Amino acid sequence: MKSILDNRPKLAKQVADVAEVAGYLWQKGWAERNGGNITVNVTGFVDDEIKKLPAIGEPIQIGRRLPHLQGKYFFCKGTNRRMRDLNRWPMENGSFIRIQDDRSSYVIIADNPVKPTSELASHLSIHDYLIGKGSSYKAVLHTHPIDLIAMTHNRKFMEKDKLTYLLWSMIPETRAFCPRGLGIVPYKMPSTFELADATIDQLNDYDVVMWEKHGVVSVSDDVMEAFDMVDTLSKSAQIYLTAKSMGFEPEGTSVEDMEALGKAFNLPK
Ligand code: 2HA
Ligand code: ZN
Repeated sequence: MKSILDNRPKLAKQVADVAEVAGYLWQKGWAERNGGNITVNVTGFVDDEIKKLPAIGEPIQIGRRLPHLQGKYFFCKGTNRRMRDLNRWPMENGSFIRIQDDRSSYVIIADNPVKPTSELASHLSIHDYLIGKGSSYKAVLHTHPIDLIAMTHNRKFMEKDKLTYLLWSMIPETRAFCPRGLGIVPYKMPSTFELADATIDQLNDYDVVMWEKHGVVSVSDDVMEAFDMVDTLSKSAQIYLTAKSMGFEPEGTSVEDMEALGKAFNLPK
């Protein structure tokens, strides 16, 4: 069967990376049923021929105008699709979308008529914010990591930067590779612009944001880095809960050691 990815190795690599990460999310146990979503800004890999491809179906309204997204292209996991299926058959469970000139609607350009993710409101709002501030970030990942979500069920962890310092102090990697820490968004209805805007607010200070009692959002240059940050934070949460299940409160790296690490790696906080 002919595919949009034929003879386009760079675009195909973007989709292959999404598929690879989708497999990790399933293996991690973070992607029950259709849980989680991935979108990647692939505008830089789209050629003139793709730009001329007819849309599948009519334009679909986003629900708000996103000023920086005109003519931008995204690869998106399909709504109601499973990560484990996206892993094996990415073009049957994901699609490219193009934002229309009105900046408030999109069309699907793809091998199959796959409607994009239920969290498109927040994903596209985040991409709009990233482009608007001139960020190099192209990937937005949302997933449901068991350990990190469990921690958001405890009010004491919801205080600003409480989780950041706790998770940083479990293992140096987390401080080094998740240097901006973990933002917090109090519980909000999934798929809403309210959730999108609260997330963007946190992205001013953090690259990874917890959605209380729901999941995590991570933004980065590419989907692999976005996954790695969540994986690293989850490792710290695992160390914390392993110590707790052994019956003691983990000591955590000292403030001095953490500051020394910050200096050595030239970390932002
Ligand atoms: O796509 O995770 O937040 C399913 C979800 C919604
Ligand atoms: Zn979710």
